[in-house]
Parts: sequence; structure tokens; C-alpha cells
Amino acid sequence: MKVDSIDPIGKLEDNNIFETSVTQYVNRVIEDVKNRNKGDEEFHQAVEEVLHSLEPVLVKKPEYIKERVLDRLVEPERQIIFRVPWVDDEGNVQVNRGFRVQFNSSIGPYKGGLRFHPSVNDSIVKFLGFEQIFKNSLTGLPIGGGKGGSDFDPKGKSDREIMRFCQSFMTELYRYIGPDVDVPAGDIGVGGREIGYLFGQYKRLKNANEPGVLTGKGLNYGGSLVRTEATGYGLIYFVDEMLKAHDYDLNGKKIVISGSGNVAIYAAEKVQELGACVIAMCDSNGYILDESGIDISLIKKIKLVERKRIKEYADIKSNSKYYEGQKGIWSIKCDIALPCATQNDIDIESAKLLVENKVIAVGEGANMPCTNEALSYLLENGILVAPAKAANAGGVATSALEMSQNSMRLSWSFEEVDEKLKNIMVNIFNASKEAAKEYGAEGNYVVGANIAGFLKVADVMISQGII
Ligand code: NDP
Ligand code: 2IT
Repeated sequence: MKVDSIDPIGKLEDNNIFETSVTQYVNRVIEDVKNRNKGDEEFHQAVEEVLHSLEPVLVKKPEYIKERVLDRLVEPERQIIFRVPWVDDEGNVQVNRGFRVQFNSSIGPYKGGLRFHPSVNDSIVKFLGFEQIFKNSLTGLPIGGGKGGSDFDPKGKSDREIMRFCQSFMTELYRYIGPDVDVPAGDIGVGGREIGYLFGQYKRLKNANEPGVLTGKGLNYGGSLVRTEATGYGLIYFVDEMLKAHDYDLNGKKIVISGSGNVAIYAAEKVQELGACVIAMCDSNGYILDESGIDISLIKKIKLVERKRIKEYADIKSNSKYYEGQKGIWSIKCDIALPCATQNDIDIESAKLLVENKVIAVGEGANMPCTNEALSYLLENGILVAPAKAANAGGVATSALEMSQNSMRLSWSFEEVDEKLKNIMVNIFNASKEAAKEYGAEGNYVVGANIAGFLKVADVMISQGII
């Protein structure tokens, strides 16, 4: 049946036919996305995962089809691609590509991180921007969805090279962002140092000190306490809540975490604080196994301060072992797996290993760390999954709290922000739980988070008219 011929009210009587039509509508939108964004595999993957889970909502609320909400949702409001020329320490001219996708501004200014990694392209930025719409909606705070970055590789670059790159990147980006327009932050390869250089250049170009234009800033120029820790801490607050709802707790659990960057480190810190034991972590070269519990302060020193490889850990700690290659980390027997590195880290083979090893839960700290096939397999096998959009929303939620503090020109204490973060994560868990239950997928927080995030954006899109 053609979507145009759907009579939402008439068809509700004949539920079967209507459901077929909903499926056809969703499939048609997915086909359009594939045709319009050829080869953008990660973007297709993110869209397919979300749209299929929304089918029960469309059956109940056909007005979303009539208003073509999905068609509008999958098309970014604006995409900016730009040249980023810079000069390296040897005096050579280097050229990178910069991106910003301003996906959806229904509920607030575009908000989302910047990723600096050689793998960044149009597809990566769009998948991240698309995910961000639902994540930001789930936080309950007034932020729309956006994402950006560059194929620049920060590894091995000097401080001055990083600075010159950031200055060139902002020299183009500054005209498209602003505290009420679009507010970037960090992501892979972008932390406090990069935000400082980006902010300095924005301020210089605008001749205005507008702290609300970027989040993740240093504490002495408008940054918020807890923002550094927020994504990792938030992930653990969410996982803890999910475990409790199923009569488990973190005490004594063995944890495997992929990654050893911002999200991984603070997830590890919080989960150890709550009585669990992190036995393995990795970087893109390999993983370390330390059955006695990883020394997080040493990981911080190696990865955040010295910017070295995780291998160093095993050189210092004689009771630990280093394994070349990162993928093997998912073969380690554990109770809880926390992928906190990058997308598609857990594929179907890794998911099978996790099920075989009787893992209780998977908590997605990274964005889209499981392939769609892996995700389905985990859920079918009764593994509790804390989905990225919900579970890693603590970072952007605290960014929104940073924006609030900037607007008020004051700073909240660590305890105050941490308490707000905790409440937000509990609220996100409850919203995901309730939505899953209401739409017939009790215990499936992947579906629940998609639906809860979608409903708010969709209703606002309708109330703001066809724009
Ligand atoms: P960082 O740059 O601080 O750390 C990234 C970590 O992941 C590093 O250990 C890195 O290893 C590893 N990694 C990156 N790419 C790969 C790869 N292709 N293969 C294997 N390992 C890889 O980034 P973040 O911790 O900030 O981000 C991690 C994830 O969390 C991302 O998916 C990001 O989108 C997501 N996220 C981040 C938020 C934030 O606030 N920062 C908020 C919400 C989600 P190496 O050192 O070798 O590069
Ligand atoms: O993926 C994410 O949510 C982030 N990288 C954080 C975005 C933000 O604006 O704090």
C-alpha cells in the first residue's frame, strides 16, 4: 500500500492492514535514506535501528505518518563541510576536512560533540548527529541534535600543531555556531585542551566572551564541575539502576571496559567506587588484563597525562598482561561489558562470546558500539542492554547544565551537579522502562529509549509546523 493512501483513522479498525502499512512506510523512509546518502553505512545502520523500533508508536499514533515526521527527522536541517588548512611543525601545509551537521533544533540549540579522528567522514558525523537528537531529548533539557568533527589525527601531534589545527577549524566553524544556535563539545580526540584552543579562537574572532558557545571548558573560564567525569559516571548510574530493576547489583561484579579515554576512565572509576572490579581495558592497539583490578589512577597518568599507549600499564604492573589487538577483549569472562571506545566494537562474533560467557549486562558508553545484529542477538539471549542514547547521555546532560550555569554566570558545586546528573540518569532509565512497557517490549531498554526520545521530538516537530 502506498503511504499516501493510508487513512490513519479508517485503518485503525483493521489493525493488520494498518501494521503492514506502517512497516511499508518505515521501509520506504529507510530506502530514501539509503538512496540519498549512498554508501553512508553507519548512518544507514543508525536510522534502521531507530526507525524499526518506532513501528508500534506509528501504529498507535498515525498522525506522525500524516505529518511525515520520519521523513523530516532523517534529513538534517543543515550540513556544513569545510576545508581546514594548517601548518605543521616542519612548516608543511596540511589540509583536513571539517564537518558540522545541524540535525534537529526542535527542542533547543543544536548540541553535540566534535570528533577528531582519521575515520571521520560524512557518514560518521550523520550517524552521530542522528543519535544525538534522541539522546538529547531523553535528557529532559532544552537541547537539539548536532555533531561535527574532522578527519584530523591528533595522535603524535605536538601541542602547537593541535593549537594551530583548532584555530583553523574554528576560523571557519565560528560563523555557524553560538550560545543560542549550536553548541559543540568534545568527543573522540577532543578534550579539555582542544576545547580551550577552540574557545580562544572563537572569542578572538567574535570579540565577545560567550562561554555558552562551547561546553567542556576549563573550570576557570566557564566550565562545569563534573563535566569531565559525566559520561562515564552517568553510564554507571544508569547501569546500576538497570541492574537494581532486575534484582542485581554491582557489588563484586567483574567488568570489562573497551577504550581508555574520557568515557572509559570515568566509568571505571565510578564502577570501582560502587564495589565492582574492572579487570580489562584497551586502546586501539591492544588490551590489558589485570585480574586483581585495574589501577585507574595509573591508566589516567598513562592515557590522559602522558598520552602514551595502554601497553605501558603492563610494563609497570607485573601481575597484569598486555595482548596485542583490541578485539580479543570480548573473549574475557566477565559479568558486565562496557564498550566505551567507538562504533561497531561489538559485532556478532563478540556478542556470541559475551552470551557464551554468561554476561549479565552490556552498558553502551560509546555511541553505537554494537552492530544491529549484535544488539538483536544480545537482547534475544536475555542480556540486559543499556543503550547508548540513554546510557551515555550524562555527558551531554551535564553540558546542558554547563550552559545553564553560563547563562546565570555562576557555578554549582561538584555535589550539586553530580546530584543533578544522578537524577537525570534515573529519570532516563525510568522513561525508557515505561516506554518499553507501554509499547509491548518490557525490559527492552533499546526500544524504550528510542521511543521515549522520539515522542518528545516528534510532538514538538508537529507543534512547530512543517519547517
Ligand atoms: P577519547 O578520545 O577520550 O577516547 C577514545 C578511546 O577509544 C581511546 O582509548 C581510543 O584508543 C579508543 N578508540 C578510539 N577509536 C578506536 C578504534 N577505532 N578502535 C579501537 N579503539 C578506539 O574519546 P571518548 O572517551 O570521549 O569517547 C569514547 C566514546 O564515547 C565515543 O564513541 C564517543 O562518541 C562516546 N561518547 C563520548 C562522550 C563524551 O562526553 N566524551 C559523551 C557520549 C558518548 P586510542 O587511544 O588508541 O585512540
Ligand atoms: O556523544 C555525545 O553525547 C558527546 N560527545 C557529548 C556531547 C556534548 O555536547 O556534551
